[in-house]
Amino acid sequence: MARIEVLGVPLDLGQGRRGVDMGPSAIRYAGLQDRVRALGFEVQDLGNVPVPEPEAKEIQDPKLKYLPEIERVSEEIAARVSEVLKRGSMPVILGGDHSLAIGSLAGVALAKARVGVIWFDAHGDMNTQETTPSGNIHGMPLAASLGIGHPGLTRVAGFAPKVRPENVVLVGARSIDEGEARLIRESGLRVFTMHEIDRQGIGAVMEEAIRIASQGVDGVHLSLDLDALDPMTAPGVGTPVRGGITYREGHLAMELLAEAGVLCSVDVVEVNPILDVANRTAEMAVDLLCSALGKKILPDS
Ligand code: 5AB
Ligand code: MN
Ligand code: MN
Ligand code: MN
Repeated sequence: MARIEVLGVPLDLGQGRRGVDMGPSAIRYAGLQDRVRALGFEVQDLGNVPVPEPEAKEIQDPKLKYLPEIERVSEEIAARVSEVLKRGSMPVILGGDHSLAIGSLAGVALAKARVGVIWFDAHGDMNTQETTPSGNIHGMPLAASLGIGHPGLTRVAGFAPKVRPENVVLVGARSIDEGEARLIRESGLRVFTMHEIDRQGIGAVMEEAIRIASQGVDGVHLSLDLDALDPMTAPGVGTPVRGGITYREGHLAMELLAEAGVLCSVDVVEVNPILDVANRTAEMAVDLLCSALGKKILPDS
């Protein structure tokens, strides 16, 4: 796929800390367009999806904060993302908090018969309104995509589920709530925690992750939460957890994905420039995306 279309989602309603709505801007400022063009892609920026400001809205349900607003934004993202794929381009969705993945995966599932998912994250993102310790919907998008949780989240674009658990892989997990641990086990998705990464190495883990995600599918969606990386490398995130993926592990993972040639769409989420050191986390996001798109240390020609 030679054409990339970029869609910004300045969404911060899915979590409690302001600033993540500036993520799309920070990632663009880090040189996204020029860097991806330099790899030989045609790049079109579609601008941002309109997102309401939290100050202008009220929380109705403390277990599903800003549910109606997030539902509306998700429907809009889904429509935009499926259009991009139907035009034959690869959508790259810039966040914003991870609740946007409910919409982006819905869009991918609208355009493709069967999708695999590689979910890079320190967290499980498998909570529901019953298990959530925070009420923040950015802790629920993977569950929602698997059809678990509130119908407002699971039935975006009018159908559920968006993905089958046998094609879903979580990589980099090290902070999983009690309730979501149960849901992870029940759903049967494959989890490679930091323990497996430490033991087997990121190379072996990714080979297996790619095999699982790509079996019988029309494309693999990468949902890249920057908090999967160690906070030393990616400090600008709202929910940092120590003991994460290193700079090189992150790149090797992306390079192996590029080599596999299965990627159809990418989310880059949870970059919060207010919490960042200079613009390091957005720059890391762009670096990782370039590797996922085929950038090599030593190019072939
Ligand atoms: B992120 C927590 N599990 O549900 C919750 O950054 C954190 O999209 C969720 O991975 C983190 O509130 C969501 C405690
Ligand atoms: Mn905002
Ligand atoms: Mn996440
Ligand atoms: Mn996370």
